[in-house]
Amino acid sequence: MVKLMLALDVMDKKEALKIADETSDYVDAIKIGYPLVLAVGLDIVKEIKDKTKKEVICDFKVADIPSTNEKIANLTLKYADGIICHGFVGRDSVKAIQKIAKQYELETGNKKKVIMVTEMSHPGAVEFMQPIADELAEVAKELNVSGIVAPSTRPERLNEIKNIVGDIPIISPGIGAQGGDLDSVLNILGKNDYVIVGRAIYENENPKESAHKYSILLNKS
Ligand code: OMP
Repeated sequence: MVKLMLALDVMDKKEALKIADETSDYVDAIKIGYPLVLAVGLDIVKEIKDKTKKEVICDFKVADIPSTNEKIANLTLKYADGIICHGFVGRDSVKAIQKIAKQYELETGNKKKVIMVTEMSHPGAVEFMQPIADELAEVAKELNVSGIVAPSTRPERLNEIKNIVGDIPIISPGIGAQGGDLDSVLNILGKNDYVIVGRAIYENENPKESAHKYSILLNKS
C-alpha cells in the first residue's frame, strides 16, 4: 500500500488545524510549506504534530549555502519529522542539512528525514530541472537521503527516477489538481512511497471524505 501525504497549503490557522484533525485517520503524513508557515508562523508545525501525532514534513525546498541551510534545518527539525531540500545547489548544502538531522536524531531518538527534490511536477520543470534530474537522483542515492521528490505528472519519468534511486522512498506530488494519473503512478510506487495530495483534499467541500476516498484508492495498490 502506497502512503498518503496531505499537502496542507491553506493559509488560515483554524482551517489548517480543522482539516489536519478531520483527515488524520486517513493520511499517513502531513506536509506543511511556505503558504501556511508564512501566514501563521512556524509554531504551526508543533501544533499540527501535537494534534494529529502524524509524521509532519516541512516543505521548505531549502536551497542555500551550507551554513544557511544548517540554520534553516535547525529551526525546522526541532519539531518537524523531515525537511525537503534542493540538491542542485550541491552535495555540501545537502550534507549540511543531513548533519543537523543526525544531531537531532542522536538527541531525541526520533528519525529526522532529509528529502531531496529531483524533478518537479509542474510543466516548467522540463526547462531546467529535467535535464539534470537523473544526475540529482544519483546524488540522492550517493548521499543516502531519506527520500526524494519525483513527479506523478510524468509517470515515465517517475519510473526512470525510481530505477535510479532503488529503495530510497519517493514522495510524489501531482495527483488531483495537477492532473496526474493515479493508476499509472500506483503501478510504479511501492509500500515505502507516498503520493502527495493537496488541493483535491483541502479545497474539497468535504476534506475528510476526499482524504478517505484517496486512502481507499491507495489501499488497493
Ligand atoms: P496539489 O497540487 O494541490 O495537490 O499540491 C501539491 C503539493 O506538492 C504542493 O504543496 C506543492 O508545493 C508540492 N510539490 C509539487 O506540487 N511539485 C513538486 O515537484 C514538488 C512539490 C513538493 O516538494 O512537495
